[in-house]
Amino acid sequence: MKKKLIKIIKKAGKILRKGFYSKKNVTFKAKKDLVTKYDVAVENYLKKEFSKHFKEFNLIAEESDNSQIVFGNSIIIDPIDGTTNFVNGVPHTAISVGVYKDKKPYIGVVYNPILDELYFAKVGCGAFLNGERIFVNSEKDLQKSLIATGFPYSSGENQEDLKDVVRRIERILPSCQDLRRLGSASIDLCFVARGVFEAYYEMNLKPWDVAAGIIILSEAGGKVSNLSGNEFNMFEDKYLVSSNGFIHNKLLEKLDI
Ligand code: LIP
Repeated sequence: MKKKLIKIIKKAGKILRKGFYSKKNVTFKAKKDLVTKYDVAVENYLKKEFSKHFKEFNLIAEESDNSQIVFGNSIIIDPIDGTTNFVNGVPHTAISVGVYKDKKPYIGVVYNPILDELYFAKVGCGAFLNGERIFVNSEKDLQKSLIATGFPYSSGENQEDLKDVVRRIERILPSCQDLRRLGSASIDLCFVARGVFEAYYEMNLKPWDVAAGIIILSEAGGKVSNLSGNEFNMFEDKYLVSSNGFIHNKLLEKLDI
């Protein structure tokens, strides 16, 4: 499956790349939630190829109606994670594909075609960036940690979510090296996996934002949980907290408001 999957995703990357350097017509799904014809084109291509080659899986995808699809043997697709970056020409944007067998993580692929960075992990076999093994870093001091986060689209109209983000930043920012908001959850998770960030947390993420990245991070030695420190459920949990493992508990303490 690995070879075929990567071949298809790399081909889809050409569509994303072409769009990145072209003029884009933007449609708004919500006040802050964008979509372009390239999101749809990448998704349609991936769905066509996956359904041809991986018949035993159903497909859950960001721009599709998933209401009739039961999560089980599933491929979870974000055709362009970091759409706002894509639209504005910020090169942190990726195709994210998470493969699950019987609801269990199996393979994760995150591909940034602008930087030509392909992250791959298969459960039990480690995580890789362009074929080279990657690992989380070993920083144990929260104060020396570079932490990524994100701001939910809901912050445009939901005061509670906005306040929640600000209150947690007030606690974390003085206690770490600095904060980053890179704008692509899948790449944020991969940046923890390769040791660039010590941690990454965000609220209101969707399964397609994280389905691949959590597999890659876990295989690189990292930890992913919800706010209580329990196993993260991508369909149910409001918050995702991820880290190199070493600073996880300290981060959870700070995030507890
Ligand atoms: C986005 C994320 C981003 C996050 C947004 C959104 P999209 O995905 O990757 O980091 O802050 O809430 O989920 O919409 O570009 O695929």
